[in-house]
Amino acid sequence: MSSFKKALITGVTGQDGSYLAEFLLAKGYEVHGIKRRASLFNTDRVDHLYQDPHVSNRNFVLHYGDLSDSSNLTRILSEVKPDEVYNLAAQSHVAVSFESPEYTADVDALGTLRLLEAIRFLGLEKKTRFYQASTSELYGLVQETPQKETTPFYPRSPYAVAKLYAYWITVNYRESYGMYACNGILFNHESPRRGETFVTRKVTRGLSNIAQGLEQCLYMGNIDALRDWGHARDYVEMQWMMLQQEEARDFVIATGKQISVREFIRLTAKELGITLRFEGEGVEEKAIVEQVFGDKAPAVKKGDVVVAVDPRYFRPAEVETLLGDPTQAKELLGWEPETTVEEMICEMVASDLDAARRHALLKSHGYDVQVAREA
Ligand code: NDP
Ligand code: GDR
Repeated sequence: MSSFKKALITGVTGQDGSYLAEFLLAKGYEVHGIKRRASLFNTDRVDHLYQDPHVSNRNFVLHYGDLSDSSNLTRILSEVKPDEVYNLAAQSHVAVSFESPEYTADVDALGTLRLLEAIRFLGLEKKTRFYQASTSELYGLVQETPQKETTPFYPRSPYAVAKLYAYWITVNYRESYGMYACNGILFNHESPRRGETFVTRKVTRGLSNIAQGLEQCLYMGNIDALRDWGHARDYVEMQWMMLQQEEARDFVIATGKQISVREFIRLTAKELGITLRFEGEGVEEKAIVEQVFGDKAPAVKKGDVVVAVDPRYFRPAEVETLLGDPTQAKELLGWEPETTVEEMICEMVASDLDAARRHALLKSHGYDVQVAREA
């Protein structure tokens, strides 16, 4: 084992966890991550960082664990004694939180408490710095635009309500026990590693599959929703920066720009060489192909309906608009988002189109390829 700083990442197998692990390893950290037991391998996003447990001097170590299990968390913390804990693990899907509200509360709210309490119980509160993955979903029904650190919260889902508890318990442990504990209030951030059921990845993957003839139509929920989308790779650096300050404080991380889901669809189609016309209103709205250029979408022709609205993807309560004001992060952390939404779409499409082309090739050789899944 190295003598550098030690970090423990919960949710290391997720989008952010994988980028953060890469980032910390490049900085010379010894990185420990918590992964859940699953019936299939679930470490795809960190497999490139894997180190054989039979060799010594490993600086990337995975531990089985779960945020619902305090004794497990206490044991891992007592073994690792990390300098920094990044609590990224969560049931992170807003729509799913309406289906599983109690589980979401247990993991996202109480899970945070379990970690903080374990740090305190082990007497690590003066050694271990704590990062909590807070979210722009706290603003929900927005009370002020753009949203900054002082904007009042109004959560609109079981997920956001659970994250509100996690936000305040983090503040409370900082104020009560002098812990270095802080919240990163991160606005939506995406990448080619984004889960397939979040809207951006659903769009880049779905339209790439359509371009290659693997699917016909993409069914979407509320495409009027407005979001401030950044790149996950840029955002994990700020998670680390927040733990390197003299004093712990909470930060908004955002780009300060927003677009609608509809615009995200239009930009993705353009990247695939397809121009779209949106017709109809509400649940009748559809996106129709106007023109195809280049060679990325051989299976698409003028007049095809490639996007339609399906109310099954509407949420019981929606967050219509989010736009962050990252001024504090700019001033105190030197934050400048590096990647524009267009550059991010380009990267996501390149990755999803590559996969779609491989699937289409297999299909054309008679292999049974199933790409469409409930998203
Ligand atoms: P992901 O959904 O990609 O990753 C979530 C991670 O948490 C996965 O590693 C998952 O494991 C793990 N996990 C889920 N439940 C448990 C549990 N009970 N015990 C232990 N681990 C668990 O999320 P992101 O990487 O996108 O987000 C990271 C964090 O940041 C989350 O807390 C999210 O709520 C928050 N956030 C995300 C934003 C975004 O736009 N991405 C914006 C603001 C906040 P497995 O791989 O096994 O499913
Ligand atoms: P969000 O992300 O709820 O903002 O939470 P998501 O990508 O799921 O939705 C963004 C917006 O798009 C609308 N939408 C759809 N969403 C999905 N998933 N599928 C669809 O078909 C669809 N059609 C329209 C949604 O209604 C919503 O308005 C993400 C998560 O990463 C959280 O963990 C994180 O805290 C917040 O971002 C900031």
